[in-house]
Amino acid sequence: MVTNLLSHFGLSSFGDHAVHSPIDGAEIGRVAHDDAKTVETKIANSVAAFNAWREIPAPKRGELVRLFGEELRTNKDHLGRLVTLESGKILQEGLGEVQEMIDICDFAVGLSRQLYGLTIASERPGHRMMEQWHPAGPVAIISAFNFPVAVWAWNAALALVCGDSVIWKPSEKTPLSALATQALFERAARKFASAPAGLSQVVLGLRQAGEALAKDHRIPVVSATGSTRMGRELAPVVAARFGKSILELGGNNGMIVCPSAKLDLAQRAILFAAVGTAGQRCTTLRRLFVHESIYDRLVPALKKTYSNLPIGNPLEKGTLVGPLIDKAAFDNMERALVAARDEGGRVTGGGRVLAEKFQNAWYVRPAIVEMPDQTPVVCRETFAPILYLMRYSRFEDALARHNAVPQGLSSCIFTQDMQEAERFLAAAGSDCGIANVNIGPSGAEIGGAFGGEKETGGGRESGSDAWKAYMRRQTATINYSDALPLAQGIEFTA
Ligand code: UN1
Repeated sequence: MVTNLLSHFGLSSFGDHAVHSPIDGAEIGRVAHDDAKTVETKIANSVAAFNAWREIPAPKRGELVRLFGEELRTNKDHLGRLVTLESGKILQEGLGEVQEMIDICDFAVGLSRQLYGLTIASERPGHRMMEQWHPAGPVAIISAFNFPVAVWAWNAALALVCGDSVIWKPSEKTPLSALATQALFERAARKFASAPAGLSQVVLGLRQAGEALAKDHRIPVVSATGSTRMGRELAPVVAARFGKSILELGGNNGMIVCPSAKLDLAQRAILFAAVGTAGQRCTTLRRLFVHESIYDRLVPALKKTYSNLPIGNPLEKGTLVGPLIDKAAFDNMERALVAARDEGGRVTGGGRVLAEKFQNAWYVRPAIVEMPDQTPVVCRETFAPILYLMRYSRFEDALARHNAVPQGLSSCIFTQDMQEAERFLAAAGSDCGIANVNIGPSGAEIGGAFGGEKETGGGRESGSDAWKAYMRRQTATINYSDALPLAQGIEFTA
């Protein structure tokens, strides 16, 4: 199947670096990493591509993104499968990820006719003031293994209609999905007469490749998705040269389940958000605050569902939980469970499963951990399916604990009580970039701005006006009078 998939995208397998599928640990391809010289060439190509691309009218640029969206539609099944093979998420989610790419392309095509500026009232007679948006330059996109293609697309589709070129450094764990996506982009570009060479490029490698992009002053915008640790190292490098970064880092997403909540809906939302993608989404549900009056109804039901979860090969129909990405992820999960026990937690589930069948892969039983309090382990993001449960009696306390973690990506409340819902969304409510009512924290639509506060990094990608981060703002004032009045009424005549 792998060989067929790779040849479908015209990819050959060569190079020194083996790529393994988390499904069974088998080698599924080989890639060549870039070195300092090839990275330099790619950056220079990106600058040249940008210089040409910025002159193409935005709605025409949108046409290229439309063609790319068509390629994604035609190849959704193949790319979705490759994503599953390389990242281990279940096929439904692999396909869903490609759908996100298609959706953001559609969004970007519409946007290509709506990069609106402003007309501003000037204080001087015979003057006109305006604000306009110009392409920023080459944009570096550093993406993570868990969304190996969609997060790139959120950035790239916008950057391309904004008139920027893009350089993509995917996770070293998922280079094949990136190369396949790049191949589809190149097919679209061939159908579009004015796409310069080097408009979209892929740089493969380990952390040095990302660092080279972060350091380079020719790249005004660096968009990076990954751990808080990675962001903490990358952001100062970009800032030191006054580049802009768009950061989408760790999440530690919570849900408050109130007494009036529709428990069947809450339960379904919890399940998808906590065990979907084997707990490896930045939006995964990690903290659950349950009102004491419903705790003994909700929690046993949840444990029952957890005990029957279909864990297994993510390509097989019916599987809901695939493998963790690698052994390091498994070790992290084990370590967190040990810490949780030490801190007073009661663990249900957890531990490796299917070890006989998949000796070189890391399948786990998702864990529920009943915690006495929000202890240090609960405040950390462990990229694995661990759901920490906490009881609450007063809404204020639940909200305060909800906000008392360093991360601020996504959040939600299940309630039928309007006051609780509105308080959760109000200024003193959830402090996250995403706040939902009667919807889980994950699986956001592309139409909204995606990202979060605090250690999540503050960046916004995807919908709403996130496009502005990929352009430079210019305030322009035009004098069409015969005089030269100064602003602030200043007289300055010699
Ligand atoms: C991520 O895990 O980095 O909201 C992105 C979601 C998806 C994107 C997740 N649309 O869960």
